[in-house]
Amino acid sequence: MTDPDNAFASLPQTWRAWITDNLDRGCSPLDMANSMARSGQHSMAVARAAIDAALRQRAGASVPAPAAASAFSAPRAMPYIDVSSNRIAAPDREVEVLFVLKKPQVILLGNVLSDEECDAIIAHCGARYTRSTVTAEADGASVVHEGRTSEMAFIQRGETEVAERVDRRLAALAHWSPECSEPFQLQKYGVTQEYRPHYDWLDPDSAGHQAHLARGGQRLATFVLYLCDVAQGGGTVFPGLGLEVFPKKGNALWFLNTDDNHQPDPQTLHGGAPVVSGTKIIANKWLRQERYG
Ligand SMILES: O=C(O)CCC(=O)C(=O)O
Repeated sequence: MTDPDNAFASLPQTWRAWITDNLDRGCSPLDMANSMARSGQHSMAVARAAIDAALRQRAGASVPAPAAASAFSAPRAMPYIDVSSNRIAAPDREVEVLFVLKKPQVILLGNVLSDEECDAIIAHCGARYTRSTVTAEADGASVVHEGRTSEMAFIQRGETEVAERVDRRLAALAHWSPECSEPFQLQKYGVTQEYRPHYDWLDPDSAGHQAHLARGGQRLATFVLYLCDVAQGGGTVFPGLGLEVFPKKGNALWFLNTDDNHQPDPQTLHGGAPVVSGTKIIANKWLRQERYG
């Protein structure tokens, strides 16, 4: 077990310097602990204890560790879906809870959109699709990638009543302000098109993700809205969980991308399997820590 008072002093000099440097630069203790754990050299418990000890040392605190406040003690606010009943009364619609996976949290909801709403959103985007992109790790640019072969289109806030209505519904379901979310991003997949497994969270250790993190913080949760049925293929797959969810018009898939401390959850690896027959159209909605844009 880690001795909290010694946790910083007992680290190798390189790690002590790393912690000191990052605290000097005003980095978040949570992001730092996460990076230390992901280096594979420290457990999360050791990383947190060492950062807490360094913070106490800086404050010149003479109180022993158990009495001192920890930078990690309070879980942070998270969006959540209340699945205590099999049906959820959203303000303007009754939504069904179809399945719940507890950890990582993945929830499939039925009847989130009407057929008319799905059709109206698809019609609104008409022919405005362009080849999908991903965020480059190195510089954050939007780049075409062989792992994402679909086409995409965006619906900006305030652009159309139907999207605003659905946005308000999702915000109510998730107990999260609609302002703390990205605009709808539609993805259209023809036969063979796919999005290979990836994470939705932004990587605090990636230079290219910094500008995106600065605009609204981490992506805490994802809604994937299925806007049409697909004849064959096109499931949303979670390879590490052995889970595949098939598109059904009006359903919405929800998953949390982080833990309660807003740290990326590596169990959330997921992708869009190739469409075998038909066309798949989804709308993504990402919930951020803070006001977006
Ligand atoms: O196509 C899907 O089912 C998942 C899409 C996805 O993961 C994404 O666009 O980030």
